[in-house]
Amino acid sequence: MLSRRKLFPLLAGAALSAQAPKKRPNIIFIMSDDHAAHAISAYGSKINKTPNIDRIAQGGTRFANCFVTNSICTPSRGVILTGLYSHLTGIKTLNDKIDPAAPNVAKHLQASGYQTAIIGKWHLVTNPSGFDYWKILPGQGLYNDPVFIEMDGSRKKYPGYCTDLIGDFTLDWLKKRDRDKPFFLMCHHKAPHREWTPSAKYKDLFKDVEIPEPDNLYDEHKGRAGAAERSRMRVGQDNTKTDLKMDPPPGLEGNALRKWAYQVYIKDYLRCVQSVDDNVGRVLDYLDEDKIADNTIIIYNSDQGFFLGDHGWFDKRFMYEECLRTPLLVRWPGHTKPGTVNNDMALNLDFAPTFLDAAGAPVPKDMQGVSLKPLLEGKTPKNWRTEMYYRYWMHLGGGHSVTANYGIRTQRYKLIYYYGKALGSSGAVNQDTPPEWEFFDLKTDPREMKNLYSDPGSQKLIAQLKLRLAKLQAYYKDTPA
Ligand SMILES: [Ca+2]
Repeated sequence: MLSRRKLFPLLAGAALSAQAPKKRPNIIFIMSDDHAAHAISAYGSKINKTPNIDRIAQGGTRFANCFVTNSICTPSRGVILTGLYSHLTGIKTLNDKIDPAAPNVAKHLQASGYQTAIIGKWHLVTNPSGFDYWKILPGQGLYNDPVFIEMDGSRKKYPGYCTDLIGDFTLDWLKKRDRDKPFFLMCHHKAPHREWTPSAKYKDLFKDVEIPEPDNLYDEHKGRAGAAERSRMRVGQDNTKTDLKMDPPPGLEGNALRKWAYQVYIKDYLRCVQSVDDNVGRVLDYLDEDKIADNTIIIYNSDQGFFLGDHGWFDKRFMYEECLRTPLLVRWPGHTKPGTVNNDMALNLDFAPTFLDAAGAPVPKDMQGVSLKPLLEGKTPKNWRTEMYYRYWMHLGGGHSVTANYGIRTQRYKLIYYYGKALGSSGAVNQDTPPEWEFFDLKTDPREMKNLYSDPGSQKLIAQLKLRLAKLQAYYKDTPA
């Protein structure tokens, strides 16, 4: 006779098989590199149109407040794959590698019966693990005639433009996939990363157009922490000839140089975005042609945001809105209501748990993110987060001289602590500075131009936020500087 323990799973199995088996969704995660939300028309861009990325917003949910936990390429990729903060992945800077033996979301999905693939920019030093198929760029990769690393370790150069090639390889894989299994596909574009080389198709786009300037292009960072002024990411002054592909007109300096360089920079950046948008469209078209759109979750995201001349800058790394925020658009027919906007606070930390939850796979308890599935279905849990923790570590590896910082962002306020170390791009110049704080009221000052840290009326609130910051830091198992 069967024991009760043995009988129970049999009964459970019988009950399940009586229902029609629910088809698990395919998941396509398209990620670009450095694509700010304010260069996507679905996010209200004043400078370009992205008709294909917008299709995802029209058919699904646009997250208005998705943030990264560390605004830089390699660490962000580590967070997305593991659902852990950078201090736990160990991937704190561009020089850190992902441990191939450590768990990641692709491995978990693979174990639950998914076929998994990653195509494009990987940027985590060691080769991918947990993927049935991969084809990646070495490091940053090249815009034209790029080399890709194949699964057997060989390197092959492909003629053409990187964004279009990643689109080609993505479609090739989709066509050849095993149709008996659901799939998880990561399609990672290199664009629109610096040095912003457009394709031949778009080299003359915006040629005779003046792109509107952000209202704080000539920001002098008055009243802000010294970190802003110390950083080296000023449009014009800190752009290289490789960035601008030409020398500035002779005699141009100061704001006139910035004005000129902004047009050169932003046009190339937006031209690169246009190719990404085209290739998002190709994937969407394929889903329709193959009749799998109804059972496929398609996501558009960037590894973080970017300064598009905001505060006078290019690049990212700071906790300011333009690069803390990342675009997140998700279309999941039958789950997301077309054209919805979600204002809840989502993090890239949540992506791995979301993929697993959507696939019906267990979410490991040690993952620090939370599944966004209820938000996608318009049912935000009552206890959903109202504040987030951020930390930037790249001072350890140099680059743009951005001071180490961490902070808390609530729905209305932001408190940032700069803890006093910044290395120059060469990694050699150590600028030890006293720690500094910044405090912003995002409701009255959404552009973060007024640091209220010394404002007498804000002291009580700042003291409360410091306590909350310490609590968040402890909750996520990080330690103060
Ligand atoms: Ca990036």
